[in-house]
Amino acid sequence: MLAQAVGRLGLGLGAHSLPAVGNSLRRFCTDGVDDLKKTLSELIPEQQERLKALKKSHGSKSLGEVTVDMAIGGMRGIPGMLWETSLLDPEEGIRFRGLSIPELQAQLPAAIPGGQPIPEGLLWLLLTGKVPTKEQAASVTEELRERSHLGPHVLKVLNALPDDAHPMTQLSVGVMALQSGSHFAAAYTRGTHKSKYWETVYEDSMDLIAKLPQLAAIIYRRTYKDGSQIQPHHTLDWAANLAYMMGYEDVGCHEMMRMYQTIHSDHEGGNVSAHTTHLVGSALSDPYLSFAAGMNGLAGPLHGLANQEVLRWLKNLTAKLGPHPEKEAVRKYVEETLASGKVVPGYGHAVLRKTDPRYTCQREFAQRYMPEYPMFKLVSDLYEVVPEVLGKTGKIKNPWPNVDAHSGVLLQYYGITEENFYTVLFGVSRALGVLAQGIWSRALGLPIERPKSMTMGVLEKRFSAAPSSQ
Ligand code: NMX
Ligand code: MLT
Repeated sequence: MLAQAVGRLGLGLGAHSLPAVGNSLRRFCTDGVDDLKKTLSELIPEQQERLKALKKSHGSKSLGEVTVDMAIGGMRGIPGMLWETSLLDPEEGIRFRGLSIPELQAQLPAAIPGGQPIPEGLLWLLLTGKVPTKEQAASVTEELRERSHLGPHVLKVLNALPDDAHPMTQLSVGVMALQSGSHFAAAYTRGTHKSKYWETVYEDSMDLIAKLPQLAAIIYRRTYKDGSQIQPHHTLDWAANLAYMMGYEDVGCHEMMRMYQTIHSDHEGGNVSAHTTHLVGSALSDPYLSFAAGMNGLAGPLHGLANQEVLRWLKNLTAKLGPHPEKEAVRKYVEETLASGKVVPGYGHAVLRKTDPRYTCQREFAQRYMPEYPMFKLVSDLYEVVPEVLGKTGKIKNPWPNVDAHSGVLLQYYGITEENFYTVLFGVSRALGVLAQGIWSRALGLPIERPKSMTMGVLEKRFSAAPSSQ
């Protein structure tokens, strides 16, 4: 049934790659459908003009005040960068090119009727700002399929790591091993004109997005299985193939992976992984270098690694209290976590002030596919207990769950039980957003990022009479 549905979507039908063109870069298209790069190239001049006009008319206007608290508090709330692919509202959550998650689910092409969007459609949307047709989404699937080959050196590099190297370390190293194939780095060395930077950044970004599922699957199988590789299935889309190459053939698992890869892709520009990718890319480091840097940020427990931490925390909870704990016992466990000076993983957010709509989306998926799963019930109980306990501290600005509070439970249900791998799945998805924006950053000619830092002495001198040493 899935293969038929994928067939209906047009995946793998009538697609071909054209011979190399002038700059020796391949073009991809499905008969009668303009490919993504061509569509993008037509949009770029008008967006360049738009930015020029914005600078000319409003460049000198103020975006507000920066307080000392903001400067020393992680630059929280300082509007300081352009990010076109998504925008976060503290109350409502994320919108991708203006579309909320339910709108994405309603409008983007799906692999099965009424099913989850395929991330290829989201990638088209992120890059062009337009909802793709089924054929356009299918052309992205085909383009990614053609770019997906991983050279044997990647596995050799991974095999040189210690056996207990964390999967996120392997991801970062694996991406760095791919960097030798950077079209952008080669073009820069050749002296390419800056107006053409985006073209090779596009090539690198699409190559990297295409190769990530295979890289992730290799990391998974060499770390947790027998190390044998499963080749991609020619009828499956990008996200379903990721699950398939990891060793999961269940249609429900494939749907979960499409949803998972869609909702984790982008969360505007200020989060650690996006900001890092943007910052490093602004030095004209190529997409491999900048994305690997972003992944090293995603590997932090306050950011993407929180999905691993949630599972560890839940497993400790059930080990201590049993699989069906009373709510009062759960409440005590949360209080103990706080009292021991640790964070409750999966709760809180630097920007959001309500339940993360990515949490809600995953909750709805669980209600549909696994309503009786004990771990889902536990996560639901936590939703009723944790915000109240966190709220009582009086200092936590957002006591509500974020994306990481729910994702691990879905993976556990389908048998992906190795929580140390979870952040890799987050990272594969994040590539869609940060690399799409990276292409636009070069197309718009955004400059090297260089905010101003200060010493405590400078601040003291400016705002008080206190003596300062520097
Ligand atoms: N558990 C315990 N303490 C918390 C939590 C939490 N879940 N959330 C915030 N706090 C504390 C925070 O550590 C800070 O304490 P202190 O003043 O002693 O340093 C205080 O509350 C105020 O923090 P906020 O301003 O509310 O939050 P901030 O913007 O600094 O941090 C997070 C945001 C997401 C880092 C924080 O909420 C957190 O550590 N959450 C748990 C980890 C997590 O789930 N991270 C994943 C975020 C999503 N993602 O995927 O990246
Ligand atoms: C993200 O998806 O990047 C996280 O929710 C963190 C953030 O937005 O700051």
